[in-house]
Amino acid sequence: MLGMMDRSERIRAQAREAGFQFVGVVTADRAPQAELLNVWLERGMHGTMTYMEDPDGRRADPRAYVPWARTLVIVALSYYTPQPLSLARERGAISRYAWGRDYHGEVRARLERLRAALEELSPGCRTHPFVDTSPILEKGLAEAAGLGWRGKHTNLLRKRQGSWFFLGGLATDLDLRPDAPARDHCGTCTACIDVCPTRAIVAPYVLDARLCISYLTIERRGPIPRSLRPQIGNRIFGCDDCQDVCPWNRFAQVTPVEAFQPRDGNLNPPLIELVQMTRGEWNRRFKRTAIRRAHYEGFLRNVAVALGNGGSFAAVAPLVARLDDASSLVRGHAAWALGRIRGPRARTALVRRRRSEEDPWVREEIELALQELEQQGDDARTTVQGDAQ
Ligand code: B12
Ligand code: SF4
Ligand code: SF4
Repeated sequence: MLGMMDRSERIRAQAREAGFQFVGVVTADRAPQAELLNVWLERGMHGTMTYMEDPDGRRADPRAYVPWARTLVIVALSYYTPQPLSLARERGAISRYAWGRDYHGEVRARLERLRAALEELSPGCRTHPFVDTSPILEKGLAEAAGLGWRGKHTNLLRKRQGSWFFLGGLATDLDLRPDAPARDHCGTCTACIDVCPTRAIVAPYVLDARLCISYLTIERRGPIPRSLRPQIGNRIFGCDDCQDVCPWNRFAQVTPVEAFQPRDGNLNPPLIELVQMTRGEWNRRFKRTAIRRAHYEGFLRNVAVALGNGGSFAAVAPLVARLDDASSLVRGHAAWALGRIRGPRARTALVRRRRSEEDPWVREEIELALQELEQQGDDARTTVQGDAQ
């Protein structure tokens, strides 16, 4: 019979053998700071992510989700690869975590390996794997399990290793030795708060998801609020700014996971190529990547916003074609983008579409885009006259 100490150590070693870089154990009590989840929800900071609502307390307390759980083995899988993101306006920026294969399957496959090892070690034990989609406050529990601390940007990070890793875990009915919680090493740094393009980190350690570009480009299904579109720049799927500036990420080690190497075309794809993709092409190109979470229409919405921010005339023709898209979401954002790009061709197309458009929200977008064009026209005339004087 293995003692608790031996078994805990063996499980830690097996987690590493299964391919995880970091591992920790926490008792399956109420998640730390779980009450703040309710404050966050009451303030509406989850936006349209209704799946975050917690009517039966399952997020706040892992035992309400897995009643027989006694301990949680929390693991981290690194996804850092060193390629830089392009700032070129004609190219889209996709978040680092989505460059390679979808992480859910990668974490899950390794959890299954760990699960099998655990069942061999303790025959008859019960285990339940989770990664991302389960009602588990993964960051809070990972912090309690000593894996790292939640930084002011709210992601979990480690001293001299950074934050480029995914979290997941196994709920077990085993009594394992828990780890000591990690300590906070943010100190007086505020780099992540200062860099955020939309001021989404409303206070240290508090993220208003409604303002976060990651939420706006991945989780939000409807239109992106107009006031936030300019700040999105060329980001078409997620955002890494708050982690890119974090001093601890300078020490990040490249992941050994081959599946997380950037796929061709995921790093800095040309926006004009993307806006012209058919649904079939999109499905094929982004098969088994996290990008699918945005859905085809949501992705085109993001690309249209990035093209509007880029301001290139070369984008006018493909955006004009999207004015006739079957999706009102895509038509509305294409109209916005055309309003941002100057030129008579954009104006003519918007006027034409205004005649047949039946969706009230798209009509409003077209009206505003035309007003924008009028304004730009006035500005241009003023400048020319001013120059002549
Ligand atoms: C919903 C969600 C999002 C939302 C909300 C993010 C958030 N910070 O809550 C959105 C869509 C914005 C998002 C974005 C991203 N996500 Co996300 N996301 C999740 C998910 C599914 C739930 C997170 C959650 O519970 N949020 C609820 C809030 C309340 O939790 P919290 O941050 O721990 O909040 C605490 C603090 O705010 C604190 N607090 C302290 N003081 C105060 C004061 C007040 C007044 C309040 C209200 C709260 C508060 O208490 C809260 C409760 O514990 C997890 C997976 C999971 N099941 O856990 C992945 C997860 C957190 N995401 C992940 C990733 C990778 C990302 C992105 C980096 C992706 C990208 N590149 O675009 C960004 C990062 C953005 C950021 N700065 O956080 C990883 C993080 C890995 C890591 N190293 O930490 C996770 C763990 C997925 C995984 N399995 O790997 N995500
Ligand atoms: S992911 Fe981007 S938008 Fe969201 S908090 Fe970080 S810097 Fe701000
Ligand atoms: S950038 Fe600074 S404040 Fe933000 S998480 Fe990193 S160390 Fe903490």
